[in-house]
Amino acid sequence: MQLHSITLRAMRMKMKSPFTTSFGTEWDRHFILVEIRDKDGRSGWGESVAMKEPLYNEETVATNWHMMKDFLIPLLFKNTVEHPDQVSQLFSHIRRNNMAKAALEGAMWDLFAKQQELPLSRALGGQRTAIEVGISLGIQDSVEKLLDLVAKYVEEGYRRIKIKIKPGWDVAVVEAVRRQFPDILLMADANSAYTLADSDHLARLDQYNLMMIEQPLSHDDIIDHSKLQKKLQTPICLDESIHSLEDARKAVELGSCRIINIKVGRVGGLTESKRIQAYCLSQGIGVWCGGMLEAGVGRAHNVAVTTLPGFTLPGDTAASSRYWEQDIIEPEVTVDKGLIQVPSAPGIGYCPVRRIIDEYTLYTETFRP
Ligand code: OSB
Ligand code: MG
Repeated sequence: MQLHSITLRAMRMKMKSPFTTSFGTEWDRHFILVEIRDKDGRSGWGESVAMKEPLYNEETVATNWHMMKDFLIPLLFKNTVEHPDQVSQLFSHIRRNNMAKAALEGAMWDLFAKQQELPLSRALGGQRTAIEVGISLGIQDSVEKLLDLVAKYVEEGYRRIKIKIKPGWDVAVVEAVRRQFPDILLMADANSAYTLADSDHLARLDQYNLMMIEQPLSHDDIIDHSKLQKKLQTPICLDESIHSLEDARKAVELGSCRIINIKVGRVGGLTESKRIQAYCLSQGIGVWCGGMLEAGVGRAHNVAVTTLPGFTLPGDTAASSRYWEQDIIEPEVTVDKGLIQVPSAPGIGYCPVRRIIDEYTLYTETFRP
């Protein structure tokens, strides 16, 4: 793949409504958009999901910019890549910084698929023509407000409802949602808000028939999660703790989870995501695609990866309109009866719109070999 240039854009997009988790509230989404051009004028697009502040993980928009500019982009220019599967190998001696790596790797995958005139889903080996999706609902000011939101999205057809929990907003909230919606697929995500000392409290959630409880304990733990899983009937799903296939293998071997949330950014890219889903499929571990409040480019990558066979559970990739007045792609991602139709155009299959992108761009820099 002959590269002509790489452009980074620092973006800010106002969210329709703030999103609150146990670690904080997002009002605006800050992220980096990556555009890699080849010599024939094609563009591959990637989106870094690192946030402005290091609250979900240690990466930020500024650290990602630094990693890409000073280490990762020079590696892409100095080496020839025949296939995007080689990119993660090329980056492997750089420790972590997975979201920075994934943003560049994702743009290389999009570019490759466009060069091959294949939809990204097919270039990855995915077969599905539609994917099932759920939605993630942040912590609200009141239970009534949450119940209204659940009703709205159940009505819209979302196949699974995830609610965020934290100490003080957990058992009673789950109980209220379950009472009003006895039959929906329901789960809770704690974003690491508890410790093993809360085991008995968390076990009270077993009575509400949750599909899973996501990342109840520390962001870097798999040991205590294996102890907690033994005390819970509800499957544990790991999010923050899993950064690679190796992490997934260790967590599965320890019995720390029965389900894994794959976020392409957190595991360093699409190639590593493919490997994790294949491993989980072989082990009977459920997998779904998580979200990081992505704009259209990241959303498109999530749609493509979810077509792989290991993604057996509905993910968090909601419609563009869930967060954005106006997304940066055309057409926008839409959800009908809880399904997203997988695009068949080459690459990510949605077209980034430069006029709209420019409106949200704070600053930009272009690099050439
Ligand atoms: O833990 O899955 C998470 C958003 C930001 C950071 C972490 C998480 C989330 C979500 C939202 O749950 C998923 C989405 O709608 O993109
Ligand atoms: Mg999560």
